[in-house]
Amino acid sequence: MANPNVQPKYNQLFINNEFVDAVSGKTFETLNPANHKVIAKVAEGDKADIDKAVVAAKKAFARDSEWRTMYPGSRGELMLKLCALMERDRNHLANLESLDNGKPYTEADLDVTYAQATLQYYSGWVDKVYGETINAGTGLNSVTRKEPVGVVGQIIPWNYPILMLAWKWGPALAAGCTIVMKPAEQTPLTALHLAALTKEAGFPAGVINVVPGFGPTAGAAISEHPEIKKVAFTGSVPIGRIIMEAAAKSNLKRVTLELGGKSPVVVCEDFDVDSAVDIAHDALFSNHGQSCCAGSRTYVHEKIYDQFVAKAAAKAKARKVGCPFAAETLQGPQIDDEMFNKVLGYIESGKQQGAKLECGGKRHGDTGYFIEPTVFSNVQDNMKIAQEEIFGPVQSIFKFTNLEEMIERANNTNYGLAAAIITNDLNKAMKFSDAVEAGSVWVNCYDAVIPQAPFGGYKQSGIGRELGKDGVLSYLETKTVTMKIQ
Ligand code: TXE
Repeated sequence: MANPNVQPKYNQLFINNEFVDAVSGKTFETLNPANHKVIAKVAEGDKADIDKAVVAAKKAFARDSEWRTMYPGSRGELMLKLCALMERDRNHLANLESLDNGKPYTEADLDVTYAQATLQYYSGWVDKVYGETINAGTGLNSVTRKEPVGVVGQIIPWNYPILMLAWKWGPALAAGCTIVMKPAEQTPLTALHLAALTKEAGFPAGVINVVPGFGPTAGAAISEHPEIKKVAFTGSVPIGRIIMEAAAKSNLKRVTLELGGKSPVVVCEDFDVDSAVDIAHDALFSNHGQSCCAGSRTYVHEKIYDQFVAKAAAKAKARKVGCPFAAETLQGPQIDDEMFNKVLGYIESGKQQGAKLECGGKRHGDTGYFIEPTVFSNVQDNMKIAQEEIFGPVQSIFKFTNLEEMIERANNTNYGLAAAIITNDLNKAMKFSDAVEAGSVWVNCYDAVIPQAPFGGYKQSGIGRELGKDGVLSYLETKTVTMKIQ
């Protein structure tokens, strides 16, 4: 049940299975984006605390440690126990997520479900990663072994705090790694609650450490740390570059990056227009547009363009914006003042560069970071709103004439996270799926992300894949052992 008066139980760093203050004694405030009020003061970790967390994680990863010598199935059981505790605390977790992030309670509740599904999926991988046997026919017999990379650093954003945590913890735990995680400074609360649940589930001390703090301090300490063997990051392209550079300059730690996007949704003339409007609407507006794979370029065939635009604007106008805890709310506030101003700035640039404002276009109310669902038509490929990631509730609708031209335009971006085509024509769907440069392609649906299938970006949308088998492989090293037959 939705409860706006939920109170966080934990506000300290979680290191070696204990809640502790930061070495510096510093704290920072986490705010409710719906009303700017302080929810809690949270211990602010920086380099000294990351160092402490790495010591704990290294000890937990020692060759003879409880974690390393544990029967693999028991690791899976711990993960399932964590899922069960999440179920027990579902209501608290969903309310806390909604309060700290601003997303509707119902969506936060769904995020708990998806996070559980991810952990449950990876609990099955613990004993299913095998090496190979290679016989070169020279009297040499080689076998490969898959081994955990070691202590891993994980830096996550604020748009899906619980879910991004599960995407990172699931494969790392399945692989047998130990973890130092930094949640986003805007949304540290649910990660701390989940940390407490790992202790209750029985994870050995040091396997999971959670250190809230800021990017340039705590985050940088992770990417620069000489004892961290891999860093997994979700966030912006500029910070992705900084992390990769730090990894290269420190110890060449392995890097996986899940960055931004400017994903095209191509609506063909053969599809039911109302259904297409619904798919494209959800593709962009879900999570207030704050999604790395948001369908932020809606391309509509010229034959149905006017009809589509009118229906898309009507749907956006009807989208209920307001208190995240109200049952009818579909859209809460943007995460903070920085993102709020950034999105309003993009809306202004759309107006100035000649896109046609169909609805929305300004702040909603006068408290909290709420923005009206906004639709622009007549958007041209060279406009700023067509090229840059807005990360807000702003749908840009373009016109296209034929699929060949459309594919060129879809690919004309530095990003390549996702793409969708909406059509009843199998040939068009296959042609587009073949040619589009994106890590995920959806046909007649959007955001259909499942734990079993890999997710990640082409081009500057990222490096490596999360979820599925690829996700767990990215936390493993391959060792070749070669034996000579005497
Ligand atoms: O991201 P940052 P921000 C995109 C989106 C958004 C933009 C900025 O376009 O408008 O990024 O958002 C940590 N070393 N996405 O500012 O800064 C930071 O503390 C190490 C896409 O929130 O990249 C947080 O934990 N870490 C996206 C995380 O990086 C650093 C999700 C993300 O913050 C760091 C969010 C540093 N020097 C934003 N600086 C997606 N792919 O889903 C910051 N961090």
